[in-house]
Amino acid sequence: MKDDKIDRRSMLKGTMALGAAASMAQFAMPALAQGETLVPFSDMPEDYSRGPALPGGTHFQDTRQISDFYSANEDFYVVQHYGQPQVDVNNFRLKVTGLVDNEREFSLADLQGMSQTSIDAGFECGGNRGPGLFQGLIGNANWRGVSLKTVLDLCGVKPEGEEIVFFGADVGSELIRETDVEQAFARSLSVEDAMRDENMLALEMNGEPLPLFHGKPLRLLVPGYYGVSNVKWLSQIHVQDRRFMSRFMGRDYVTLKKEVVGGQERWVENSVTKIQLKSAITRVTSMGGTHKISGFVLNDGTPLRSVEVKIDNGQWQRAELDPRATQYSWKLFNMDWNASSGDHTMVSRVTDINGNVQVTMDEMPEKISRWENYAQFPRTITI
Ligand SMILES: Nc1nc2c(c(=O)[nH]1)N[C@H]1C(S)=C(S)[C@@H](COP(=O)(O)O)O[C@H]1N2
Ligand SMILES: [Mo]
Repeated sequence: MKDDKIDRRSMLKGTMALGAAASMAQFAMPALAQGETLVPFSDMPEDYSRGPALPGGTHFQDTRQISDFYSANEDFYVVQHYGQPQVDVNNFRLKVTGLVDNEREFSLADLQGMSQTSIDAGFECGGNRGPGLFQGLIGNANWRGVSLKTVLDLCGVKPEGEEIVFFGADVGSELIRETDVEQAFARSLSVEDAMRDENMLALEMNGEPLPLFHGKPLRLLVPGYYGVSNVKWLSQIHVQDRRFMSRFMGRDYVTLKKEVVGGQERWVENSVTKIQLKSAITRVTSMGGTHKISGFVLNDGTPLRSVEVKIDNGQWQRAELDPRATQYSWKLFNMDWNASSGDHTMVSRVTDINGNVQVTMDEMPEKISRWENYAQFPRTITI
């Protein structure tokens, strides 16, 4: 990850200008080539639409509309658990506190004046799923900002610092043991995880200042992690000598599944962190008698070996990966299909370079909780 300076930036802006025009039209109708039509899935209501993002609300993408590598900022999904805070951008300060050599405050101008980096990163909500949501809590964007490590090194994390806490400006009321407690949205990382080169304090999304719903003016970006890690409206970074606990690190976004622990079967709870290996089919189009199946892959950044599609009881067939994919972006895929008329079932699976294969629903570990739904997601369609 390098400072990409003017060239790539102006290039990106050019693409975004075109992309913005295309995505306006796409809002009503997906970007299709001339003569190409969208084929409805029989498992999904044809008029499926959850509307645009509203202050404090959740916005789901209609994943049939995904045709661009970058999600337009207004299409990118939105989750805001404590509503929409209004941050005064002019008086904004990012505070860095706790076990550091120098506690510091950074204004937006301070951060903008530092060396900028950019990265493509796609992510999904840890609660994203096929049934009902059709994988709509998902998006992919180019992010630009300051390396988190640079800011931490400027402040100097003390050797006794173990955990770094990221607080948002949004506050909610939590009922804990019959008491209402006001808490800010917060997540944490170990010092080691926080120091990864790719972590960013993002100021821009797809060449624009961060939009209101996506954390204006500053958010944490932890590429390869589920969306919940990417703290929006970031206002404070605090270094402490012990594990941080909060709703979003300890009570919520916690997967409960059965695992064998040293030979003993146990129910294990873990906080949602790295994105599990996952693919899904989101779109089928038809043009001049041939069909095209498309979808996405997300994972923690481990390189992939293959994405395959199976139709009905046929063989697994290799799909083609979008060459624009980068380590932490989503990876879109396509496969041409010679469809016969009738009812069909289709499913995708991804395999990474280490030979890990995306599991079927039946192969998923026994799991209680709605988080981390990475099983293969079969779709049905009538041609
Ligand atoms: N401050 C703050 N950050 C937050 C959240 C939030 O409610 N408040 N939601 C988290 C969750 S659960 C997700 S999935 C992502 C969604 O990011 P997006 O709305 O930009 O897509 O933001 C994360 N960061
Ligand atoms: Mo989420």
